Amino acid sequence: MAGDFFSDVQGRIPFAGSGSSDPLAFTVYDPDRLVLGTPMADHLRVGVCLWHSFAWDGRDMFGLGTLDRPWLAADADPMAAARQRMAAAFEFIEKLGVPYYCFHDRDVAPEGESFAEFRSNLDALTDDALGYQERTGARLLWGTANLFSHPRYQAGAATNPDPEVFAYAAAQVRMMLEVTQRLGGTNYVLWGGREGYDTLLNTDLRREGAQLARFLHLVAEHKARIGFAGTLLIEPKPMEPTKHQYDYDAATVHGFLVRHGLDGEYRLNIEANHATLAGHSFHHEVAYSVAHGILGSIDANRGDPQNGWDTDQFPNSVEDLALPLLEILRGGGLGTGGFNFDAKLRRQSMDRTDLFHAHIGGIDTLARALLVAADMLEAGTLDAMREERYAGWSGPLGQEILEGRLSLADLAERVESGAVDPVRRSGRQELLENVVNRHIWTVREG
Ligand code: XLS
Ligand code: CA
Ligand code: CA
Repeated sequence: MAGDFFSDVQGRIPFAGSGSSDPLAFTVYDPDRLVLGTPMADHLRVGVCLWHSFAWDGRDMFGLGTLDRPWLAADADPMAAARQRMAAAFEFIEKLGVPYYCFHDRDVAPEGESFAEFRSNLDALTDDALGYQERTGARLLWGTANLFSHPRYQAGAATNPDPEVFAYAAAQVRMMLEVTQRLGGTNYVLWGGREGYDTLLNTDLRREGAQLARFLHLVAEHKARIGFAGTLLIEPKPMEPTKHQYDYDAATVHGFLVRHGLDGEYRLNIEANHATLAGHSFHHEVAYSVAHGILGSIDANRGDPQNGWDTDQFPNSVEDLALPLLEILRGGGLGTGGFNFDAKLRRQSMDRTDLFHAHIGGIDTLARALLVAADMLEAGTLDAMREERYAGWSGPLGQEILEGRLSLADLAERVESGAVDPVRRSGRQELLENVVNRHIWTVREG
């Protein structure tokens, strides 16, 4: 297997089974193993993100980079460095043996001195990426434009008070949507980088909402014009970098899309750490999206329960992932989406091999959660108990209400006559929690 950056790993990371103590092997993730009749790899559709894992050297607002990343050497020529970065990324993806990757335009291409130069850099690197895709079999899960790092976007992109910034963002999204199409990407993501506000004192909420809706219409129109076959996704996040982000959570984005006639054009990319920042569980955000038919893809990571920011850690809890996976299975799977590891190492995890440990652990955790979810779905206990809870709505009274055949006065009359006299029933939460735990404790790996 070609490559010079990850010499600790010579070939593809193997599946070694649950008894293995080899840190560079999967113990649960067996890509070909059938789960509910579908290979594990096709359920999870795992992706590696290029920003945290290949374009970041560990720097934070308090200090310099700590990670051993020779492809990020500061003194290199920008295009030569970009090529090294891409070589490192594809070597890693091939050795990890996952099917997908994701990137922002700026993760791969130097911006240069002008938009035209940025475009030509990105075109050249897209050619390179096509070659790597062919050689390694890796595919693009999604592309996206970075509309938040450059100072021009300090006050947002589509929601900027200056229409010239809106135009610049439009040019960037058009370019990156077309690059995503050229690479056969299965989705295109819009995360509202700085679409929000720092203070309401200088912000016109009504205007900014209208601008954002216009922008999203333009993107959907361009998608149709060029015949991009993938799915457009919006990624909700409640705060950071701005004090308040407009795409707060799944329900807020859903409402916005419906209000502006954009539902049907966009689905959601749900990130676990953004869910918890919004005061929800990841389970809630996935369940909301599945319930409304708008789940598109997942950014897999976790937050820190004691820290109130976007720590983007690799997921490591089967408990946290099993119920979201149950919702995904109930909803018929991820479609064009997948599980993209939008997660970063801690600054002290400086060795290149730590990238393997992080991804192997995250993928094994996902795989184990998938087995638990499939076991819950097959046993059917949770579904049956939920169904039974609503049984009255399948009876005559429930049906007449839902079909609009009873007025308020009709209902009052039934209550007054004594024909309707509700009896309370247990919600059985603790019993349900025990059912979930028993699946987690007993599901078998092999
Ligand atoms: C930031 C977001 C971002 C998107 C892509 O918090 O997670 O990385 O996934 O722009
Ligand atoms: Ca994300
Ligand atoms: Ca994040």
